[in-house]
Amino acid sequence: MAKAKQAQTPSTDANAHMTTAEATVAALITHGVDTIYALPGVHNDFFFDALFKAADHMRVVHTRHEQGAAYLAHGAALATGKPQVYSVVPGPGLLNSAAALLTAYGMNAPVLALVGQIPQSAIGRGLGHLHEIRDQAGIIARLVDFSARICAPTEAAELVARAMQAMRTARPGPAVLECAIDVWGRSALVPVAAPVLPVPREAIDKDAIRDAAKRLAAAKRPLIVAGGGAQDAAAEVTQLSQLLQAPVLAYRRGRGVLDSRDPLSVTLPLGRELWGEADVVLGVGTRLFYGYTQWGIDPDLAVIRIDADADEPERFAPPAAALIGDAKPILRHLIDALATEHRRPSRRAEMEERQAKMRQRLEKLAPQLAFLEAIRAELPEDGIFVDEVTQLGFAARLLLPVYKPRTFLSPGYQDNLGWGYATALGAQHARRDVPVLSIAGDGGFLFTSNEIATAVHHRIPLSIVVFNDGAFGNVRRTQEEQFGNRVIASDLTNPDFVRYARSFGAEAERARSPQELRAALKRAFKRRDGPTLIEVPVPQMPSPWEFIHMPRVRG
Ligand SMILES: Cc1ncc(C[n+]2csc(CCOP(=O)(O)OP(=O)(O)O)c2C)c(N)n1
Ligand SMILES: [Mg+2]
Repeated sequence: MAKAKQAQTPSTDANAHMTTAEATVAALITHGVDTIYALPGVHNDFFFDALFKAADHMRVVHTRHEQGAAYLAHGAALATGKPQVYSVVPGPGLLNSAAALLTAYGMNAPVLALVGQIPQSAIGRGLGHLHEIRDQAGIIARLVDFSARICAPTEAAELVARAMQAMRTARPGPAVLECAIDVWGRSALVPVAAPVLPVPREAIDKDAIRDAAKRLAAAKRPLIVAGGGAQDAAAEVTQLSQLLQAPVLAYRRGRGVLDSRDPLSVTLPLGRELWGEADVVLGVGTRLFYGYTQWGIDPDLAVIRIDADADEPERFAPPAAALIGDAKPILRHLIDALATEHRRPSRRAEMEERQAKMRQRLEKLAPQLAFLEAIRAELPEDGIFVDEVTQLGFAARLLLPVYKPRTFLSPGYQDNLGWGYATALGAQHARRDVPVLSIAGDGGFLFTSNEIATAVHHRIPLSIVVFNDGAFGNVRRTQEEQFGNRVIASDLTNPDFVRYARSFGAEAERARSPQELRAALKRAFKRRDGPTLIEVPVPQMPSPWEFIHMPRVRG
């Protein structure tokens, strides 16, 4: 547990009497936080009172369930790249938010949770206080890399600063600060100016850059793989791809780093073919999970890793070279080392032909494709698409053209059903300037559809398309195809989604074809003062899995 130094300064203009809650809110404001996604309760009453007093600088977006609060913060972090904050009560409040915290961890999203606690002196004694949970700090420490308890007003600003620093250091990710019910309201003389700690940056290893540049320059069939860690390095990845005429593979987290209109931009199935041919792979901010676990590796393939997390490159197998730090400056140095002498013949014709061939194979997913085309036709270039664990989502990862970074939000390796609506709501709240489109199946949507109430209350203009097949369709199709049609626990009884949404005060309509969906989306994106739901009844859709889980190509 981190301890801040006690303030020993006498009362001057630079100091003021503040409660722990007031000092925490002031520190958050110093760090540029202007919104707290939250669900209140007695443990955090002093904190909410401090938020009330800071209303000129801080908005509170209260949700209808703690998972909603956490997913909204997560979506806002993904859409902006900036730290976002949520607050919940201890015990059940924390656990209700835990799936979102887990997802933020898996996606390296800078989400700070402020979690209440039982009275300080009772922690660990098992007396049965309201919302008590055994070893809350221990549970939290398993979920995130940085956590601490604020135990006095004088600790608040420093712990906020340390949490903010930790969330942006090396591999970014979530952090948690706890505070006990009787500590939030305690006051003391504290410095008015809250500290902001610098984010330490890895020194760039020039020798390693030169070595990597040499390998890339000599590569005959280089392939770049972009992950979530490449989202802030789109210009550099694009330039390097041009220089090397190297295709850029992205699947979930790296979509939009290289514009899909570039014929060098590929998704999984063509990426796998290229992985099989490559002599050098450059992984940028990616775990290279599919390459290492499914497609195979052999001594003819040299892997170069760029990663903010120094432990990451070695996890599957030692790479030929590892460059540790932020992708953007590292790629800039690589480009500088390559640029002067490097020219390659264009691969445009070859890639266009291969893209067209792969596209023909992907026509197997024609029903999904038709809906994705309707979506792409209406969603502006900088509009944000929020993926779900549903048939349209799986197809979107392979087939939806994405033009810009941070415009395709996909849940990463957790692939947790139900994340979508609330995450999209946070993205739309943080980016009111662009339309955000959430998609979901009938199964996933009802996980957080209660947050339509939040969208209406806070006038968040999110659009959602619910593809309703009356089933946990993905599970059901597996049972039919691989388990002798023994269908169990995958059929669903649904509300009338249109009437359901309208009952909250949202706009809603039904679209029965891709053409009707397009027209409905046009109407939805024009509406900027509240949410819209579009229900699309669909039959069972063709399986995408042959394009996702594919056999080994080398090794
Ligand atoms: C948190 C979580 N629980 C369960 C699953 C397993 N799962 C994956 S897809 C799916 C069914 C999805 O149903 P729906 O949202 O209706 O989409 P559909 O496949 O019908 O398009 C389930 C239960 C999961 N991925 N995540
Ligand atoms: Mg379904």
